Amino acid sequence: MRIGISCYPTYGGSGVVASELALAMASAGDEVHVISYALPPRLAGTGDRVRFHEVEVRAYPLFEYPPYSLALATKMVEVARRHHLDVLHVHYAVPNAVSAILARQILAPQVLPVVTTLHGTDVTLVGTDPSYLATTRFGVLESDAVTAVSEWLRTVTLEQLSIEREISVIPNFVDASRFAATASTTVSTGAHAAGGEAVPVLVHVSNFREIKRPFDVVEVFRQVSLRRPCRLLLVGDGPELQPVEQRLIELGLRSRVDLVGQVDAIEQQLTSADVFLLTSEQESFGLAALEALAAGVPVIASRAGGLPEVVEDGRTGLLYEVGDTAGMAAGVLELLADPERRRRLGDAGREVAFAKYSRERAVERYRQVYLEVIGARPSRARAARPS
Ligand code: GMT
Repeated sequence: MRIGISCYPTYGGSGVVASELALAMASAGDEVHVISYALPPRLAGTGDRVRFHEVEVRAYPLFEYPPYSLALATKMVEVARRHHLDVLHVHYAVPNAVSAILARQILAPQVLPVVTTLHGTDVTLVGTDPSYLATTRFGVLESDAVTAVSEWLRTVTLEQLSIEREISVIPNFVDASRFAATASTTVSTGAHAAGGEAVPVLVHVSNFREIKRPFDVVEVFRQVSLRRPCRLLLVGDGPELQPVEQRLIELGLRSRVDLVGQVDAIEQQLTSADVFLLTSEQESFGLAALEALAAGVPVIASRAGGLPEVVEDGRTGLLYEVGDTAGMAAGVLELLADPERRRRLGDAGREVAFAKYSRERAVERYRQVYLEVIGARPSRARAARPS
């Protein structure tokens, strides 16, 4: 197949999922074209297995807000025409789905089925904002197929957009080979504090936005630190990171925290971790939590959105109500005091991650969706191709 994939190139789960899918499809022999305003980080250094097409957004004195959606639609048209795409798969509905529908219309009579994958805030936060509601609903309704990353997101989408349509749930996935090296280190030896003493390490990975409640991470760490020495590893970057750092300084905890910023190889950061913390207000799936499970690290998380579908309470991690930092701190202390339990949870997490959330399974499901939409709209693009 000739597949177009459009996504955000920022360090976020949707860009990671889109990139991993692109790489997997390309490895299977499909021709994959990624369309975005910058190269997604997961595609950096992967050679030319996947072809990248940059959307250039032209500035003009009249444009206080250059129209990215139009530049994106134009690039989609150009790539679909030049490379005879069979299907266009967009990740994150706003504005990608609407740009894709516009491209599909412009391309007629060339046929270009559009598959939209919903990731979370494209529906729950941005998509339902009055500024974007009508266009998001249109994009979701008009797509030839729609997928959501969790059952929770599927239900919420139908409710919040007040629509009825088929939405397939295809959960996010992990590439097991990336986590193979971490497989033998279920119970970490922690970090080495000055003086050589190993202390447990708590890890949080996010894009440091309010919705992740990163101050809860700080509070959990503060409470745990009162009971036993430990370190905190903060991975990622975003608007709340600087205020979080300020809070750590005020609490006198800054020297026990490593801020590593955005990284490509998340699995390497997880090798020294004893517990993974995800305190989000809302999380449609929680790819970061799945990656922690794949690395054999038990997850302490909020019982928010789709997280209970990913983290099995008591089996692969422990779940608490949003904002229950005392409960989460108690959970962390329990696990730190019981390496055997930590090992059991870690092993179960890896097992679930590789069995239920394997890349192969997800890729097969997406391929099936592509074939269905292509079959439903017989491709006139092939007929139009020069011989
Ligand atoms: O909404 C965001 O935070 C951005 C988005 C993204 O682009 O990473 O994250 C969402 O998609 C991820 C990949 O499917 C999910 O793992 C995240 O749970 C989801 N974020 C939220 O729902 C807050």
